[in-house]
Amino acid sequence: PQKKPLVVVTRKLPDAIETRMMELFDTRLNLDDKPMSKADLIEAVKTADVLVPTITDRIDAAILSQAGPNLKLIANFGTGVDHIDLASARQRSVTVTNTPGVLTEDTADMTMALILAVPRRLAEGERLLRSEKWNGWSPTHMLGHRIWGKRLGIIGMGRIGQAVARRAKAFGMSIHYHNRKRLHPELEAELEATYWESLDQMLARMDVVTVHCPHTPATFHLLSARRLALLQPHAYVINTSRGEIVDENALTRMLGRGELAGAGLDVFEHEPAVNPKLLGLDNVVLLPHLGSATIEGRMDMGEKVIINIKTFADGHNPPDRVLASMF
Ligand code: 8YV
Repeated sequence: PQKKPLVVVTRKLPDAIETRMMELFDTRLNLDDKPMSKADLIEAVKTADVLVPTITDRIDAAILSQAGPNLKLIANFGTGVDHIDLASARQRSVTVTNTPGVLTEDTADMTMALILAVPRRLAEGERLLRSEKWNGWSPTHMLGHRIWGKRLGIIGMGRIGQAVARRAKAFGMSIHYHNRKRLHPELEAELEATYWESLDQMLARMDVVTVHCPHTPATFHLLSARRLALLQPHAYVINTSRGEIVDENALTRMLGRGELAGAGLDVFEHEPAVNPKLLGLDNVVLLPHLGSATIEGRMDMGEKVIINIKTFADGHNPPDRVLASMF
């Protein structure tokens, strides 16, 4: 029989996934549920055949330069791979896989929750109640804005962007999008989405803007101070993708000055650190990167990781290759 691959998992995964991995592979688990230290990560890439990292592991060029000859696959637990140095992986002929598709609907749900929560002042209202300072109903108390009939600008119209479009359409919003590529006309018609070739022009016309592109060198600070300034003062910014895509300092400054109406953020530029000035603002809803945090989603992600490793170990192309350096 074939030797089982040595698989190092950097974080605690759902029990059922860990059990399956132990059965299928020679699996080393991280029982601590804390991110691995740099030294442990280096030890892992030196010895493992397969590394299963998450967003909290920085697999940069320095780490990969220490990789042993056995390391052939990085099977990421998650869709975004911006924490992995893909160029170094390619150089060393290390295949990288991710877990696309299975967290699309959960992330779109969380995005929709924020699109509703921020204009309707949900978190602010809850804070008032908990502070026991609510004096009762009044016709003019804590008025928000309706989202029905408003314009939603989606930046990045991939799987998650499209899932957000479907939801927002059902809530009566008009759908606008900017993407590197225009959608197929049939899909565009189905989503009733208006394409904007110019991101700048779209930003100037939207009531709510939501970010759904991957973080790459090309999208770092895509919503820069200059672009944020194109938004109208009544506009809201939602981000469930990656903090680095929005200039967090500029956004915080503008929110504080009332140059934007509010923001719903599930991701931050320097996670887990959050700009302390954001914490002092009432017109923001802040979440600790919960976009895909469902039990079902984590199980599906684990299944995908297992299939990717198993296919690879059996000598075939794993289904979710981010780069196909080996083939
Ligand atoms: C994951 C995410 O929780 O998949 C992604 O890209 O941002 C999150 O949904 C995280 O990346 C797991 O590594």
